[in-house]
Amino acid sequence: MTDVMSSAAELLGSRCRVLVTGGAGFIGGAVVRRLLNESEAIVFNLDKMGYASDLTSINQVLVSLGPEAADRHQLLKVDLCDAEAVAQSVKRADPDLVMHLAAESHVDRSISGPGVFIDSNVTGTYNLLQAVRLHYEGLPESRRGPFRLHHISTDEVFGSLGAHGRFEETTPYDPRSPYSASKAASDHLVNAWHHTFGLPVVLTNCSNNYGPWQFPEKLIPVVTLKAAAGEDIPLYGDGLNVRDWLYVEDHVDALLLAACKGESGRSYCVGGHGERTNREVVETICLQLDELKRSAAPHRDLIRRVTDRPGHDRRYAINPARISSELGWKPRHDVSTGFRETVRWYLDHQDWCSRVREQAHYDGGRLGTVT
Ligand code: NAD
Ligand code: TDX
Repeated sequence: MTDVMSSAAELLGSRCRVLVTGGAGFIGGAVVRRLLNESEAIVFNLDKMGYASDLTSINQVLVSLGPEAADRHQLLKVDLCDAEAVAQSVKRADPDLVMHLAAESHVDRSISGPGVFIDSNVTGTYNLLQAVRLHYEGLPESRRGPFRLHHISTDEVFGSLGAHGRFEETTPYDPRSPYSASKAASDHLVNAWHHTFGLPVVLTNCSNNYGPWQFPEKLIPVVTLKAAAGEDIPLYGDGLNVRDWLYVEDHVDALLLAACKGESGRSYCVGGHGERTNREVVETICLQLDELKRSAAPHRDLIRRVTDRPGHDRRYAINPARISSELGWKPRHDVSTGFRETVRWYLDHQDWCSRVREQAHYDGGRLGTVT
């Protein structure tokens, strides 16, 4: 069993060139920071620098590591939809490991405009697979053994649970939003490239992540920022939908373990027993804000039930038994302390939130309703 606290350097072993796609996003950024902080690897960060991208956190790490680390982060500003540019990037990175996180990731946006989800998540993954396959076939024997393409996916591919049960690796796929359907398609492509062309791949399907540096369109930053500003807090439908929350750094632990120690062709479900209804999450954040930021009335008075998300999945929950028993993963943060730290972080970084929202031309308004 692998020690969950192993550093990135120990896990990477001989792999010294890592291609991370989507490294300017929320989870990819946490992966890049971990690789920079905990190893000597050169990190090639392929990202189209879309609306949710920002390099502030990576630049902070590079400054703290000093000038000799500057060359260890190489941004490749490339759209995965551009097959030729993807091929060139893979050639330039010459990777020992590929961690594929780049995707359009917001369910509400996939309802308002599904096309870009098909382009980025399906065609983009196809372009990456073709380029990586060529790269892998040209590798010398000594680099082939440890090589992996790690595809980072979501629990949403499994659909929607009732009151009981949890998703696991054998759960049939049943995606129900344009986002989850595009992610499911990409999972199938990755498995097909493994079985048909012998590409060594690992897949992970994780539950909802939370933590610092998430683009403020998802539930936790939206609620925190709106409540702090004294604005109405939108709770979709009856607020009883359940999500299984995991702190982003715990996800990064799981990703590095799966990428470096996972068995080729195998998938791992990742989740930290963090099930909460949306109403519980929103009320918890409001209580924390009552302590951190004085206001005339309790913040929960701002909660408003709004029209439900079309096709809103009722419940997600993960059984992480495989990654726990085979790779020794376990989460290091529990939801109550993780939420508290995260709420404080967004309160302390409201300037960053305003800046990235402005750059993205996003005013914090409701997305993903069907008229
Ligand atoms: P994010 O939206 O914060 O970041 C995604 C990054 O991918 C962005 O920087 C974006 O510019 C880039 N990207 C998108 N399309 C691209 C393209 N065509 N070419 C190049 N770059 C492109 O997303 P995130 O929350 O960090 O999610 C990362 C990955 O993890 C996604 O694959 C997502 O499906 C998966 N995931 C997310 C969660 C979650 O709770 N956020 C949970 C499980 C799995
Ligand atoms: O304002 C809101 N009010 C609200 O009630 C928002 C933004 C969301 N919600 C609800 C919808 C969901 O039930 O909160 C829940 C969480 O919503 P999101 O933060 O949009 O996440 P979700 O749709 O569950 O998807 C997330 O987890 C799985 C990520 O965005 C995906 O990328 C990941 O794959």
